[in-house]
Amino acid sequence: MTLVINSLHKYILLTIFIILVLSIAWMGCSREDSTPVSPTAPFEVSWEATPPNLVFQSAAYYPMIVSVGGIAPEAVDSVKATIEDSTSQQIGAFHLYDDANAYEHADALDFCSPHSDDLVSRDGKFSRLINARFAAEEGHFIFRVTAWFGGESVQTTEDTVSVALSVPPQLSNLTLPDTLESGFSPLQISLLAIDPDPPSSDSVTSVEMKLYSPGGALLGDPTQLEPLGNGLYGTTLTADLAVGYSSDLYTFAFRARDTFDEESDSLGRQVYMENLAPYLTDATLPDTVVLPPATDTTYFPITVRCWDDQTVEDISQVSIQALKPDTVTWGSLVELFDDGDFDYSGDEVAGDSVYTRIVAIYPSNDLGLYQFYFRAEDKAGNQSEIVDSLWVIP
Ligand SMILES: [Ca+2]
Ligand SMILES: [Ca+2]
Ligand SMILES: [Ca+2]
Ligand SMILES: [Ca+2]
Repeated sequence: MTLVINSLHKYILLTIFIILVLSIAWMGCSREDSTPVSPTAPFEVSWEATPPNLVFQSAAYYPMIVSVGGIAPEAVDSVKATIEDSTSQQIGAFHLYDDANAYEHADALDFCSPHSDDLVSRDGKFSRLINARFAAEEGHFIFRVTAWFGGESVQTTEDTVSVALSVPPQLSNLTLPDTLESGFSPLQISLLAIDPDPPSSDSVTSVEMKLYSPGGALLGDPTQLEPLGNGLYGTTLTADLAVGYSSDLYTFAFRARDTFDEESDSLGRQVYMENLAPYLTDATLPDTVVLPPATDTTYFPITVRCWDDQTVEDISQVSIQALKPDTVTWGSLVELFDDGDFDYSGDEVAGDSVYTRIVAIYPSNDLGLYQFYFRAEDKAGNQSEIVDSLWVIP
């Protein structure tokens, strides 16, 4: 009986102990869990993309994007934009969404897109597309965006958008030669971009240059021209512009935009752009090599200098191929490198335009005169070749 009571006693004590341990552990956990959901960074909303000035009555859509910080994106209650006219009268309101463009929205459809145009959901970036149809007349309008979380709200700075009729910028006075020779020296080109609207209400915001192939395909990324003052915009062309492009007529096309995102007519010019083959000089290889005895091999480096008008960026391959003494049989094509990888290619200095490869003469090689054809090819497919020779003697 005593034994039973003792066991029961122990059991009760053990149970109490386990409960105590568990509750302490739970208190520990709950202390962490009950940490308030207050933001670590300040709760704030800021502009990522403001609308440009809008052409009166135009239905063209432009993105408005804000970024809400300091709070988990899914915890944001709503993000709402308001539009006021110059008398501070609110004339429109609509929501921005962080929904990856997934849903149709029905608010403010007279001037807002049904879809948000948002890229990634729950990344804290809220978007909507708007057009100029909110404005019953021309004028300046104030945009603000407010984000709500719980009882709190925060607001962006004001953004002023002009709604007016705008004339596109006009381009003239292009200085660009008809021919760009292979390896031309750096050349500044320029043109005049003027917005006919009053300078107080509109101006040129960007001028870009696009390059088109003879077949009309856009080549590379557009180049933004720099403002040079007095309405002039320019950029410096360098010889590497022609990397990978064969000699032909290319079209350079220029366009300017204004604060209303109105685009000028394109000002274009056809230019003959030349791209010559790489240059090969200074081939080095021994005049004579003694045929090695059986089981031995003779190694030696072969080098050649190679460069290209369009910079080394245009060089696609430098190689050698040997024509054997029978003048019929070709050895395999061997690529030379300017990589400084001495252990692999034998090249001592990377990027010094000296291309190198270690080659071998075996006891089985024929005696006689070997002709080495050095070849280089650029990315436009232009090829060059020089020949040097060596005797394999007994
Ligand atoms: Ca988003
Ligand atoms: Ca304009
Ligand atoms: Ca070239
Ligand atoms: Ca080298």
